[in-house]
Amino acid sequence: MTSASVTSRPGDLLALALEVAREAAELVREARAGTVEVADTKSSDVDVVTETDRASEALIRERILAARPDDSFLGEEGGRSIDGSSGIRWIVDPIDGTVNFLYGIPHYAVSIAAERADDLGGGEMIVGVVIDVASGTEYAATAGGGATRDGRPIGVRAEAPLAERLVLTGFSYSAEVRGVQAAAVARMLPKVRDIRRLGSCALDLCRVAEGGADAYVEEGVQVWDHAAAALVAREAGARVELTKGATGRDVVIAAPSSGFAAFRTLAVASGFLG
Ligand code: 2AM
Ligand code: CA
Repeated sequence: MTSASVTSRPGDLLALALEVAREAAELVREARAGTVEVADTKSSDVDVVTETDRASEALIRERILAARPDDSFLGEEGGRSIDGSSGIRWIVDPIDGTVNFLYGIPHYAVSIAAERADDLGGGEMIVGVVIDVASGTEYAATAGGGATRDGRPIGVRAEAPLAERLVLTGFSYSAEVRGVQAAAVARMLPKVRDIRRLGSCALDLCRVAEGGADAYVEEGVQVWDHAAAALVAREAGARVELTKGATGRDVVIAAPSSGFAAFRTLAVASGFLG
């Protein structure tokens, strides 16, 4: 049972997510001012984790579960899910863009989403907060409540011809997958304005949300990378699809709703999708 004083209103969850994300972003910002070293590797030698990833996640988990002890929690560095009984699950990336963080490239984020369980065993994302740590920019959304940047509403770009679209993408930590992705990029590049590889799935989706890019496609991303930012993008007028990529891993495709179908067709023809 959830304690009587704990509600699951999206506005309350958003306020908590923002407060905790700000605290984590501050921790990450301060850590970057010192020395940053690799603490461990995960799926491959270039899939790294730093002590700051772990410290940021520990802070977020502690704060959220202290406020809402009956909730569930899934974090990138946590290894396993903590199962609660309230029907609310937090999905957290303590640093999205860890390689940028390691190298001091100022493009990484803290991402916190809240999902509400439905009767069918699935869930609906109801709150998303992404903070760009270096700039301090705050992206937020609630389901049906719109998306904001620093508290002001944001929206996607108008549909452009494919040849004039700026596309964001990213590459896997697996060398084998990167080969497939490189071939897909080579096929797409002559058909669009240009391609950018910025290094953070969450910030790429927020960029589509605020009209700072026309589309995003990337295979190999995980639920904590896109949970919060996909809600921000959807609430800003994007369509975001999660499907299987060319090597069988999850792929995210996002674009303003009006031009989504044309971009998806190009992504398939280029070899991004399975
Ligand atoms: P991370 O920084 O938290 O690891 C980079 O292309 C983007 O993809 C980042 O958002 C990165 O998240 C994410 N990503 C997650 N898993 C990945 C994987 N196995 N290979 C490559 N990128 C991954
Ligand atoms: Ca991540």
